[in-house]
Amino acid sequence: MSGGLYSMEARSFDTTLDLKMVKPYGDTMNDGKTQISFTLPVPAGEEGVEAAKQLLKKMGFENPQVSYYKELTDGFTFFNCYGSCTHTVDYSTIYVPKVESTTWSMEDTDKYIKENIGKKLTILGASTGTDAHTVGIDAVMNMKGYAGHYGLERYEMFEALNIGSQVPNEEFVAKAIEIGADVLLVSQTVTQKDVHIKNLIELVEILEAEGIRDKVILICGGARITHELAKELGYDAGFGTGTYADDVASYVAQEMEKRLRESK
Ligand code: B12
Repeated sequence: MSGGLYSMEARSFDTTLDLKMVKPYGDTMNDGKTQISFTLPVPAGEEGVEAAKQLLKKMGFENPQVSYYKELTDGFTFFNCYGSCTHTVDYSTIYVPKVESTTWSMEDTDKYIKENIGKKLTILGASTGTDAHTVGIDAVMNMKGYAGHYGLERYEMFEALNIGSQVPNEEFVAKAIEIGADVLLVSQTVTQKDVHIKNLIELVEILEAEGIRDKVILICGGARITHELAKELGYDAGFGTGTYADDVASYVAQEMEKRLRESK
């Protein structure tokens, strides 16, 4: 009995899904059900709840509900809300530029570098500018690795050096020149007031002034970094949330091989 009901639901599920008009899903396809939370600079109370609901309507949510609210501090209230989204997006036309490389295991990447590049690659990494977040760059570079993926320091064919956080761009470039880095890894986590953009652009400018921009593979990463943004700012590649060392290592190996091949 319940199997029959389920298959009826499954059929209507299939027929009402239109990838040209995708919206959030709660328990019935296209119901638009969405959970959203935010803080308003108003005291907790009925007026605050009404303000949150009015705002949700303006955002395009029908039947707004405030399921939870709590004053965080005097005059600031956190709201947890539900509503039905009235907007849709055309998923079928979406194009997201991505790093064009195939992710290999550490062993395969090491083997590929040995056979196709024939020397160890020197990698320099840091969180630059005012950025004190070290966990992301550590996850990619650290010997012990992250979530079961060994970091770049573990690779036989990489000499990887992570010089920490809050490294000024000038110091980073000076170190890159000193050790003859082939690859530069820059981590940027804080994006408030676009500080990452300014800092990332400044690094490119210094590399250009030193005449070494074209001699290195320049990569940036961080939770709000996309490949598209990285390219716009003059980087070769950008990696965001969910990146493992394997992704970066494979890209570096394939990009370096491509450059060597094209320079012949
Ligand atoms: C831990 C943390 C801190 C710690 C950092 C300690 C340390 N040693 O790193 C401390 C307490 C110091 C801190 C301070 C601050 N923080 Co903080 N912090 C965080 C927190 C909770 C986790 C970040 C983290 O470690 N993520 C885990 C790693 C593994 O993920 P990841 O960084 O995204 O890295 C992955 C990818 O992005 C990528 N990646 C990252 N870097 C690179 C580099 C390369 C080359 C590549 C290829 C890939 C790559 O690979 C990684 C692995 O998959 C986040 C909130 C959150 N939950 O994310 C806030 C957060 C990042 N911090 C934030 C803020 C605002 C700050 C402060 C400004 C707060 C303040 N007012 O003082 C200061 C800034 C200090 C400074 N000068 O930089 C904001 C940033 C908002 C923004 N968009 O700018 C966040 C998002 C919190 C929030 N919601 O407001 N923070």
